[in-house]
Amino acid sequence: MSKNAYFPNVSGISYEGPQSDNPLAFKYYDANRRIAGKTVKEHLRFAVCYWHSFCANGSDPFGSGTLNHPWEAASNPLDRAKRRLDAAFEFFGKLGAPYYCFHDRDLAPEGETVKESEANLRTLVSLAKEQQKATGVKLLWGTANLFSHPRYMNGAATNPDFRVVAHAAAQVHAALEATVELGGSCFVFWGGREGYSTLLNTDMKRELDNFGKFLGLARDYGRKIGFQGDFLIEPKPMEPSKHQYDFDAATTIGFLRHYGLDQDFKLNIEANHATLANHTFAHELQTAADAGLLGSIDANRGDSQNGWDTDQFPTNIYDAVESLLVILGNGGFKHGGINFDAKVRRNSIDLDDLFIGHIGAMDTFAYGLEVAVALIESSAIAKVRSERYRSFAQGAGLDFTRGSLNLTQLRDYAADLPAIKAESGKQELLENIVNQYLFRGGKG
Ligand code: XUL
Ligand code: CO
Repeated sequence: MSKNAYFPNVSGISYEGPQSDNPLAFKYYDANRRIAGKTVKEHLRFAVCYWHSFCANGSDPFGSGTLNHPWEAASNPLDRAKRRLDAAFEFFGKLGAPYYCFHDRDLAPEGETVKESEANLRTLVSLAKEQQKATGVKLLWGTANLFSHPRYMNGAATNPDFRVVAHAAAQVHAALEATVELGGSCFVFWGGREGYSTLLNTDMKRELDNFGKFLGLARDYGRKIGFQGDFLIEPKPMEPSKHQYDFDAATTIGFLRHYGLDQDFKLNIEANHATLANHTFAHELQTAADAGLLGSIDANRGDSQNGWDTDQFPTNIYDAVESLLVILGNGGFKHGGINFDAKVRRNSIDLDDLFIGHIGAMDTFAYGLEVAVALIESSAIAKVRSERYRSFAQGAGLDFTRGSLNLTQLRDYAADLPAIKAESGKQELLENIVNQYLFRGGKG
């Protein structure tokens, strides 16, 4: 298949700078620019997601597909999968995306039997491996789709029927092999059906125990076949299940620790899942980071006026800065990166809309990176924050921090204190500092 078959009108996206009016050029993402010891590309580790970009057709609960992608024009599912792969790698190359992410069923169609599905996946994996070699594009993470097929309507690893649990295991087994074969950095579990609708039919404790056991078996098999990256859980509070077991970062961290999985598993935090849980993206990232479990992110955004997962491309500069402050404060990505779990709107039907969506998102994070680095290097925020906690850095406060004061000693300390003079939290000042760096484009 020609390298120019599906996007003939786009030759390649390059950096043209903020003054460019070319919609098919980066205004801020300058991949090889060095900042804070690394290139922008190395900091951000952008990944294109296969499902929204090459499998989704724009259908919604009220209407059928609108997108009519040229790579879908084949009646045999395996041929279609091969055309998708060609389209995907043509797109990755032209966009200059260093990574991609997939579910097993995005890459290859499900067969009639487990063995047929495994064979389909192996066929596509060997083609993807050739494409990776030819283009230099790498796999950020693989995952198994354990939510679309009707067999998973009552859950996958948490299904009340053991036969379905075993089927899910077979899928994870094959998806792990595919991820290892393609040199994937991470392996994700998003538990779309791992939850319940009513307690009246649900033994929650058994389901959670089974989930913990299942993930432990996946870890053991992954390590056995040489997977050295991070296993990741992607929290989401609802949709499609009413109560999802991986509700948010804090819930998932408790689960991982309870089942002894926190040495191998980390979190993949998605922006729109955070907002559905009534948190900010930054809150979820900080919760994961503080637990030593921040692995990767699914970057997108929701719509503030409705309460479902709209998976829009991220364009909000404030969110990008806030999230990068946490990510950089945590030392940046190791195995993870920024996966755009985002799709163009169903009425964005031109093929170049897919490029435009990614360009905007990549520019947003590239700009956010400049601002976040400048804020960190200036210590403008860190100074105000550490000043707020200075009483723990000396004297009795330091003793308390070290755990050497008991409750009575705290009482005695308080009893001798003069009246406490309250201090300002300085929120407006801090918000203005963030804006000030935004106005300057991050350049201190
Ligand atoms: C669903 C979602 C998934 C995961 C991978 O909301 O985010 O696409 O990222 O299964
Ligand atoms: Co996601």
